[in-house]
Amino acid sequence: IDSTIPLKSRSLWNKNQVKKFNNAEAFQSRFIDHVETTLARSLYNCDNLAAYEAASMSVRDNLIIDWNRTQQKFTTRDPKRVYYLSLEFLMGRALDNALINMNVDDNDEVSVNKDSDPREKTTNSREMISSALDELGFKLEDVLEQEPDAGLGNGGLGRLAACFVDSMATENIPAWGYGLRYQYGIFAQKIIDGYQVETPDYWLNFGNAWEIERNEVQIPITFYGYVERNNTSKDGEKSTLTPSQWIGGERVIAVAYDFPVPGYKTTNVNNLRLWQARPTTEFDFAKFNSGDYQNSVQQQQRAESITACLYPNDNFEQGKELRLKQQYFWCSASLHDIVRRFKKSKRPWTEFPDEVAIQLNDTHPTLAIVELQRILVDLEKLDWHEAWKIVTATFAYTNHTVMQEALEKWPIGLFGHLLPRHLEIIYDINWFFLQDVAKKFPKDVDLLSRISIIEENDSERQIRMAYLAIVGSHKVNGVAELHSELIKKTIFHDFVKFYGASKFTNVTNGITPRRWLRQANPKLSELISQTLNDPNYDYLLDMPKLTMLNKFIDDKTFHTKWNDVKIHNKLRLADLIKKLNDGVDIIDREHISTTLFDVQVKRIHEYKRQQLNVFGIIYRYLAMKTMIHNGASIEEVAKVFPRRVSIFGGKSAPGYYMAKLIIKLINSVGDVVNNDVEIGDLLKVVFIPDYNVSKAEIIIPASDLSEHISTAGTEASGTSNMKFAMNGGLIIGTVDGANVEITREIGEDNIFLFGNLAENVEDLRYNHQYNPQELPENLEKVLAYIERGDFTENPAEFKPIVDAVKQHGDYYLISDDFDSYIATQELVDQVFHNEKDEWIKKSILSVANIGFFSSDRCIQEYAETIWNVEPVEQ
Ligand code: Z15
Repeated sequence: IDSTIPLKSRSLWNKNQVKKFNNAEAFQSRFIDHVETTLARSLYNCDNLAAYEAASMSVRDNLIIDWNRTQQKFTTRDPKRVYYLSLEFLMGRALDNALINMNVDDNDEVSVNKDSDPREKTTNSREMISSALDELGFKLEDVLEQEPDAGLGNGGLGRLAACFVDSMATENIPAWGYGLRYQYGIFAQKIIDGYQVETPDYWLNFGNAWEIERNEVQIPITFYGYVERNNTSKDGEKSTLTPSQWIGGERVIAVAYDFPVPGYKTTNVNNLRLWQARPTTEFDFAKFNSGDYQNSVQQQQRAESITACLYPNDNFEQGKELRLKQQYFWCSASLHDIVRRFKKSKRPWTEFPDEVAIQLNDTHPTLAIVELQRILVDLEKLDWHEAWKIVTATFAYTNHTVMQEALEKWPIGLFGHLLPRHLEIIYDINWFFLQDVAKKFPKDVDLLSRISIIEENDSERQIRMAYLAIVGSHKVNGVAELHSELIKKTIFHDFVKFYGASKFTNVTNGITPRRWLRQANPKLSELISQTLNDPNYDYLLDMPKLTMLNKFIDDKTFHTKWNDVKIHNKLRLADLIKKLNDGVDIIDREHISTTLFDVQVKRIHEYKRQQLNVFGIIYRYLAMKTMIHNGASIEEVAKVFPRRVSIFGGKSAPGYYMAKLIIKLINSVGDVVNNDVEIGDLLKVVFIPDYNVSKAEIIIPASDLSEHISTAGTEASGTSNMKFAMNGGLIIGTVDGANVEITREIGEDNIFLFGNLAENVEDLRYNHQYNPQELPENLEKVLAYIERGDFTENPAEFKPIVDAVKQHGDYYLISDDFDSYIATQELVDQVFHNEKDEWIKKSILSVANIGFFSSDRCIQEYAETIWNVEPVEQ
């Protein structure tokens, strides 16, 4: 934008500068403004939805003022910036979070008085807005309920990105997120007759108050076409030759949509920039001259399909062309945006990595590496090697999985058709890389094919995106200690050999305590605030402070308060479950405090082993029935198998047959167990449909126990384990992912670990293949019962789940971990029902020692050890 206001006009601008509302009255006036003008409504037709929209736009106005100041400050001070590239941002709702993070203070001196530290001030905007809305005739809770989730992600990876932008803003790091503005987020899950049915999530149906459409930021993106060759020879001299030219085919426009990201107790507001595809307004003579006007317009319209839909797979790559198109569209738009901003500084290219750090969230944005190399070599005419030095100093790559089916590989045919010039560049990157490898290990002939970015052993050659990401980055990190060690020993072993171990590092994941404690659990966060004598909730910025709760570990009145909060949250969840069950209660409210809430909510995946949980439930049910048939009274049964509700939630990828069958099994077991009068209310099984961020905020604080029971070595980190522990829930889990570090922090007496270790998994699997399997007796009984078909009209229905264990090698080691799981569940019952004080102590100790898992700590580690950036002081 090159318009500058003449000096003589500027005082007029300054005099009329927009001000933030800073008290209830000013908010109310802003609110009514929006109702009457922006929404063109009045007090006669303002419903909760309109109130939500007006409240959001009013709060957004405040955020934008701080956003503008923040961005202007970044422009003048020109610090090194971080760009977090993620194909998913699972943000959830924005309004409540904005109220918690928003800075209002009665003098609003923050902008003028640089000496005033916003962190010292009371920010109670949530309460202020609540009473302001009350006076206007609305209840804040009902207004907040109107907001649809921004579900632009699948699960852990997308929610991690959302926690990271919150922490980067809070830590005053000059950082932007870059992603896609999908018009359809993750599908809404309906459960019909026990089966998952997917329905589209058109989350923009009522507009979106939280975004600013930037029609002035439009970037043309090219696909297909061909490369105009130069006669380069692959002899290392190529770098001195003139670069190739990509003559593109299809063109679309990327339009920017900006989402303000407010930090907590700071006026810093960062930006999340999401791109949307639009048709070009360029006149395409070839298309329109054919005389078929209607058809040509329709063809243009198809541009929009690029950003229409989020791919609903978690930990699985399908290899579809449209997905690759999304990736390039997003990487190219983001890179051009970043480069344009850098160019304004007029610095030499060699300083690019001093100004820019780009973090790749998984391999999805790996094309950004290739695109920057293309920009530097083809467009800016830099020498290949000079360019490559800049590129590798700029990028860093986070790996989130070791599972083969989740690792991205693109067939070169498909890739070269869509991005012919990028394929050449990848070949060249690989060429120079393999030369270096050969130089270092001249005798190891196998190494070259093993380490090559191009996989040759399949019928079609494939690009290994993880390898490309490693070669193009200066740091590679895993997301929990165990996982980071594992990738060095397994999938990236050869790269450690070549680069040395220092390129590979660990940054253990974290979660934002603003959303996952303050927002999700107002009662617990208030109790902590009172107990720590911290009325302004400063501990949310310094979570290790929670260790001060240790002082109250034996305080009986504190125990009571702690337990009361949990009961309150369990009742809140019981309400939600009732609402989702057409108003019929499943949970016995009378006994809620003596009913153990056992929760497993996460994507449905065989490696996460929801089936192990269900088998455990069936075992329990059968054992209860046996007791009853042997003449035991319900009281006697209750002594062995006390009250428990097993709560599940989670989506399956639409094409994942086994995961969908597991959902059906859970629901079928629920139908039988919940309606069996013989066992009374001692056991219930609930599947909560459409698990998402806003449901998580209700479910997580209500759990007594949560299940993180993946096969050892398969869950890279897990982040809900941290959320449950932060809300005083205990964990039953395997020695996997971040469970290991959670155990170290909170103490091994305060977590229920079971099962085999990652180091034994390979041998166990090998044994399954070559020794016909002896299943543990209890598991045998469970599987036989499932096969009998009591859970379904169709006895063969669940056979694939049984066969996976009995016939197909039990890849996820259900049989190896089953007895240990059952025994540990018995221990859980014992402590919860007979040693409640001990249970509460464990719960308090979990919260007291969970500080390490704040995403603020995590972001500080990235900033110091990978990005080399510093906070910009306010
Ligand atoms: C995803 O959600 C995760 C990894 C992936 O490779 C993909 Cl494609 C999606 C998850 C991990 O499964 C989980 O263990 C981890 O906590 C999370 O990423 C964030 O790192």
